[in-house]
Amino acid sequence: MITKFSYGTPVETFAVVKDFPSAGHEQLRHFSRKKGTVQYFTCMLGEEDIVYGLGETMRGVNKRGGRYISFNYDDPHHKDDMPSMYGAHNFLIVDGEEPFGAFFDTPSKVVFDIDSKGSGVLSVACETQDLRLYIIEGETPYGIVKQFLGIIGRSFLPPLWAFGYGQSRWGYKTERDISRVAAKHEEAGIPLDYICMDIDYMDRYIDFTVNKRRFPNMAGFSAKLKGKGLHLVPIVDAGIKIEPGNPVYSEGVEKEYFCKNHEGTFFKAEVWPGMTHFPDFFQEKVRRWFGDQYKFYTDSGLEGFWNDMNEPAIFSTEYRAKDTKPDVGRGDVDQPERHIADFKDFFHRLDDGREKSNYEVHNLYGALMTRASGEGLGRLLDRRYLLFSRSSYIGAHRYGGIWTGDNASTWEMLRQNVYHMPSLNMCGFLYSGADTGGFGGNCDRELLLRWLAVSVFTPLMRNHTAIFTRNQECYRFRKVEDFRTVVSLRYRLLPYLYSEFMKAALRQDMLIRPLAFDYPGDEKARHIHDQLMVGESVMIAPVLEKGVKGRVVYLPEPMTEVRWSSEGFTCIEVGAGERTVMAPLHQVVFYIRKGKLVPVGKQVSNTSELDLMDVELLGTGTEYEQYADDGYTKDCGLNRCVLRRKA
Ligand code: MIG
Repeated sequence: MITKFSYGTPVETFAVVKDFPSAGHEQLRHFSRKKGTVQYFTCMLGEEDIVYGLGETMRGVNKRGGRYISFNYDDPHHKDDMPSMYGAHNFLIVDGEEPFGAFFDTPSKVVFDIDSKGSGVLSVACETQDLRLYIIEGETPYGIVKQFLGIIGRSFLPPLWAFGYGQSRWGYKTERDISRVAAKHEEAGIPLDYICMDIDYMDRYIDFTVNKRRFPNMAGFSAKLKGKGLHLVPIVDAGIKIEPGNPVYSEGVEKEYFCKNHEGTFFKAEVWPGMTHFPDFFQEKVRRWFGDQYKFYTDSGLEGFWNDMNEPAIFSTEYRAKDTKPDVGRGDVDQPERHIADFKDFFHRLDDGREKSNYEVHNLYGALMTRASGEGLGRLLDRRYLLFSRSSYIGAHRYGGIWTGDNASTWEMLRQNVYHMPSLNMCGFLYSGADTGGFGGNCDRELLLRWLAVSVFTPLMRNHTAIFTRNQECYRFRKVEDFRTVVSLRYRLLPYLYSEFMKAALRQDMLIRPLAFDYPGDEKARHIHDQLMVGESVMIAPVLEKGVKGRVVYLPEPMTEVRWSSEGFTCIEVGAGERTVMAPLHQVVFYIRKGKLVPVGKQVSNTSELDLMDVELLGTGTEYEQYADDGYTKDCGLNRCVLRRKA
């Protein structure tokens, strides 16, 4: 049961696609509400209650005991207690005696205090009088999530190649750099589907340009790589460089498509290209115009993109020098005024005629950029596109995926990657993943192998790292055959992973879940958050600690233990309960549920060679419902593309 409450005059967020009548305020019984400068909602948690949700937030799968601030922000120093990340996913589920979900639908700042003081109080402070609140009642947390996914619309469907392995590094500059990455993977026998181009492919970091010296013929280069089954994925930043002669700039100024400041002139913010203007994505016509700009890339045969800096990230403004760079989002301190001033200083014209400062509607900016590019690519291409964004809000999941930004090469960030996945799935972001190997800092061999073994199971599997960090392409490390083994598992599992992703997306369900969602009533499963369910058949229990050769795994029921190594798959049947499992670095262990099957394909060097139908079946089940298609058709549906396989 879903009940909607409306307060004030809410800003259209496009998160919920279903229409609901608003209930009377007196009907709100899960929270008590106080109205002041903020709308303040509180409730008491039971001693044993778990709180799920909140998408891209730090800490664990159980959000209890922390404070989280929805205020999209670029802080490249990830810590496990930082309150704000790049996305705002204001949906939580209280798993108590009477479980319920709550979605606080507002693009303004929201502070969630989930019993951080240990007094049992859950409080939500919304910094606006205008919001919608959806309360969802159901029997179980999983049932509540499914109801929620049902009202926010179907997740973005990427093409098959987007499920391949991707290599990226901030610092690849030229066609030669990229060709070398491709050649080295080929030489090492490591499958690869795409290579990302970070900001250095552009002419002085200007969107919708290519540095002609570095890439003399982008269309030719892209075609050459496609011939080998490889895709190029360029980055696109939010700000448009102020430069007469830049046609996107000139047109944007002439048509007044950029955000203005309090003086009524275009707001200027320094980002990578120097001083830029920000497109006002809140206007339909601006979104259309911005989306159309991707033609510059699609004309060169490019079909995949990552959108960055769209919180938006700002280095300095006309009024704030760079050296006063704000330090926000740390500990219990909220964003200092100096930085907030940037967001209060530029304005959006909403399609309902209102004008709002960015500060008031902040959390929608990146999501609307994703929508603009997703809709643009939808018009430009006759096949599915790849798109993932850094900043997001629920609703953006219908147009693209997300990656979790500038993590670091640490074991804690690997664990955060594992915790993020189910929480993101609860908020609709099925196509997501972290920078495999870590963005900041130096990755070592052990961490990369363990991280790859996790990323094998996340829809976005991309190795990415920052400039000036140690090289972390697989081929840089000793005994490259171990990396080949781990990455190859991804490709062997693609018939399953692709099938499960598409089924989950088309049915508006989760792909990656906490154990508790599949084993309700199992008290132990409820408290295990470093093991995950992936699709209907698989459970993973990855090694997330340095220097260990195995771990303790909890099995809620008897399962097939699958050990993958360079020799292939070995399966043994194991009983329910706790089990210590050895998993050396060059092997990956995962589990198949009792009575379930996993189709595995042939070894390939990228998805262009993959036959989703040519599979063998692992596991003890008798039947598997497999989704398969050509990997790019827009016209896909369960009724057309699902077939039943018998063991
Ligand atoms: O200020 O484009 O999160 O993935 O490599 C840093 C350079 C800008 C941040 C992204 C990261 C990317 C980097 N960008």
